[in-house]
Amino acid sequence: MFLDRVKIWVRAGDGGAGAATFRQEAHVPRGGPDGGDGGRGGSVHVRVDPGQTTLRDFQYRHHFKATPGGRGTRSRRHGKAGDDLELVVPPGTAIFDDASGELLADLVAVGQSAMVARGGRGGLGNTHFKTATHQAPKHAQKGEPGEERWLRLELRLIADIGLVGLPNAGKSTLLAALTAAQPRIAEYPFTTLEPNLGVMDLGEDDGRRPTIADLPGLIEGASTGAGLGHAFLRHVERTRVLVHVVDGAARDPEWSHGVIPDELLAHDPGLLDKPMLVVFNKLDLAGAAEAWPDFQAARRADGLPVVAIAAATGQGIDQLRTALGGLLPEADQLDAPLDATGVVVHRIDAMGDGFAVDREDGAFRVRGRRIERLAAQTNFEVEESAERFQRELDRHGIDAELRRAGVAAGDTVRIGATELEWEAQPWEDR
Ligand SMILES: Nc1nc2c(ncn2[C@@H]2O[C@H](COP(=O)(O)OP(=O)(O)OP(=O)(O)O)[C@@H](O)[C@H]2O)c(=O)[nH]1
Ligand SMILES: [Mg+2]
Repeated sequence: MFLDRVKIWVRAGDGGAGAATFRQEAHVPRGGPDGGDGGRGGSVHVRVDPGQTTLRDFQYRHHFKATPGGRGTRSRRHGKAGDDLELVVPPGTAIFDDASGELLADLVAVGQSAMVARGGRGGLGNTHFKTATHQAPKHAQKGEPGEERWLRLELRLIADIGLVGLPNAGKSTLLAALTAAQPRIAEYPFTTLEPNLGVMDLGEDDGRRPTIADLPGLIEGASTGAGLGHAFLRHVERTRVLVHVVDGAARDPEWSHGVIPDELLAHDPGLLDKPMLVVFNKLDLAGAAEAWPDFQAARRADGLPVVAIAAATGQGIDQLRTALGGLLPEADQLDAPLDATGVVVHRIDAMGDGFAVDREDGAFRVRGRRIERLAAQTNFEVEESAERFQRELDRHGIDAELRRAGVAAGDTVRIGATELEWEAQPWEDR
């Protein structure tokens, strides 16, 4: 199956926890803090691999996780970093955040890659928290959680030439005549159910190796969902040149010719700005040979280039090759990606250091990237760590904001995945 849209879940590795250990030496009963830092969690990356043509790798597997960072240990030994995870996709894959619909990256060229989930930072060991007045901190940070999200991957094939036309016009036969590809060909419509790709040889003296995509046949109404072609119309968006294949032996080739431009226009008017070559096929059949003079005259009147061929016998294929060579850009441009928007990676960091307090079914919810991260990195079972966190709430004015919102002793306060019970502050008792 040709898979060009998938939803996957990615999760980066959590950072490892920092250690809260103390030096142990024979003659020193309790030495200074020596807890190492936790290792960074592995991140998830998506990279373009030219060997891929579909998103088939994601058909059955939808969950991908990078490994967590190791814990820090005594003697200032740092935890090992988690391994990154790399997913490979074909050129032309756009990556969206599924929840927000935001485009995270558009990977068009070989070698491009994007980070889609960042590994959590490792927690700091207690050595970092030693101060002149606090020589034996028991506080160490937990690792930062790795990012996780649902992604939608969408493939738009990148080919230099796109073959479009009604079902049974001979598109697949033409692909086979122009390239080494061996697509399925049959005397009934809708033979091609998924795009076929081939690489064209323009002759020894020509260094260009344009790619051709043979697409499933389009029918009237394709742009609004009729037939199969609809799902594939977007694959035409990233071709440089369109070849419109018309069955010359059809009952009314002139009518057939009119259908496709209407569908392309309805899908995306920009498609008609691409250079288009009309190919009148099946010239070996008597009906086609008869219809050709009128068809040719009509295209001349439209100002559209047209070539007559018989894809099945090879007649006219050389002229077609030459005509295509003339429509394609020079080699250096052909190698450059079409609309090389490159990687657009938008980091989602809506609030940064800011925060907001909301009511949430009887409890209080504090939102803010920085404070949520801090909460995730705090081990509330260690009193010293919990106190530190309380001081951070105070320092950033979150404490005051919660009180303005009406928080009282015993209330639940949620910060990220952390749930805290609000305790009366010493000064409240006064
Ligand atoms: N006589 C003759 N028959 C041809 C020629 N080109 C294609 N055909 C026949 O036309 C039929 C359809 O050819 P395909 O290449 O499968 O057509 P298609 O446009 O790919 O069709 P779909 O995939 O269904 O959209 C097959 O029976 C081919 O053998 C030609 O030049 N001459
Ligand atoms: Mg076909």
